[in-house]
Amino acid sequence: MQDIYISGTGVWTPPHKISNEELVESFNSYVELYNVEHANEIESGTLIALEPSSEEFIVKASGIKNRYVIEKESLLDPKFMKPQIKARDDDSLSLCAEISVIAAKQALDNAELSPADIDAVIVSTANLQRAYPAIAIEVQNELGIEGYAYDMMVGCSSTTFGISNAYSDIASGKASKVLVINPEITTAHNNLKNRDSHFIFGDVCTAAVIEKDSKSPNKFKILNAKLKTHFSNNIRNNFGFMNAIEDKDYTEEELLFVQNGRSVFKEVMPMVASLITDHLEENSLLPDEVEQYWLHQANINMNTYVVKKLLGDDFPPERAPNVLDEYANTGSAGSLISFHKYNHLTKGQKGIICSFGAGYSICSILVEKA
Ligand code: CO8
Repeated sequence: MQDIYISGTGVWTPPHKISNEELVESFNSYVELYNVEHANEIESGTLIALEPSSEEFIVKASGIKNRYVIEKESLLDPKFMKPQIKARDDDSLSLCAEISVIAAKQALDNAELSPADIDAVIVSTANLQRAYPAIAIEVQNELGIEGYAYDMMVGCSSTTFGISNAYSDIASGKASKVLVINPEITTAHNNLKNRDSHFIFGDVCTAAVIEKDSKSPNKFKILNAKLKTHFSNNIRNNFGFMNAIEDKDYTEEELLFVQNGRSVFKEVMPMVASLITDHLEENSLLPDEVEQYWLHQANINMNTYVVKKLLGDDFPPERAPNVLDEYANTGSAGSLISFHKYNHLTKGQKGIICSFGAGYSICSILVEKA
């Protein structure tokens, strides 16, 4: 079996940053406007008044302090509450392809490769901008890459499942060097009027080069991966091309992200802890023999729960680095941002990149610094 590596990674960070303070101020202004506008119904008991959000709750419940976004002004406007971008004509590069190209170029530089070296592109994300033509083929065209390209979606595990697909494509001989790219424009499908989840998401794009015969000084050998899925409606997005033919008039909010966060927490955490434990056992490794855990970034309490189970109560934070305070939940990209930014492995040391969430879907990838 030939060695296959993650040989370079890249992260495109959007230009606009929003603090909890700014987001909560905007949300609370929206709540005030709504309650004034519906004062009569609230007074007569036919409508429940909306409650304000709080910075203290957000930090305590999630660990999130900031997020980066593609557009800030409309998103924070209490009369609008969603990002707004200029529509592009079909001959212009789509936004998802544009940010994918930037992240991909960073990953290629990091791997000391050029687009001409690549023979496949996978764009893997929790939400795609359109059904077809594939964003991956648009990126392939923009970068002048020969070979093939395809899109895929696996909710929160899109990034890790994409890397796993790239690994399989190389192992089976279909490709030798694959770009995996994850444009996550999460603010376009989050409901910013929903108190329970208005603070959760941020935008980003990550990319990784997966290749055999790598000469990159930044390479990590992929030892193997363990994947699991289990159907659940607790994280759901009903947007799709069938909406138009269903005998129902959806509100805008009904076609955005919804979750039962408490149930997700309770159900997914034991699944993640046991999947990683099984993965380590299959590799004859003790949890402490893995130097770093780059986990999915949805909630700091989730990550603390998993790492405490593995490393005990007093684990050094740098062994499971969080980027939630800066980036918030970036769909499937969080574990790769953490891997890219906070990686201190030395030659021979091992690490786990692990995603979990919508689907449910979980993927643990075991790597070793080469
Ligand atoms: N401000 C103040 N108080 C609040 C707020 C708020 N904004 N929101 C809720 N509260 C109140 C509630 O009303 C409740 O009050 P009471 O106790 O009086 O009833 C109290 O705070 C506690 O509420 P919760 O029980 O909801 O709070 P939790 O402590 O459970 O925290 C979380 C809520 C943060 C949502 C937590 O449950 C969580 O993070 N769960 C896991 C969620 C998760 O992992 N989801 C997966 C996300 S999906 C993903 O990662 C990628 C999906 C694909 C991308 C989609 C892109 C859009």
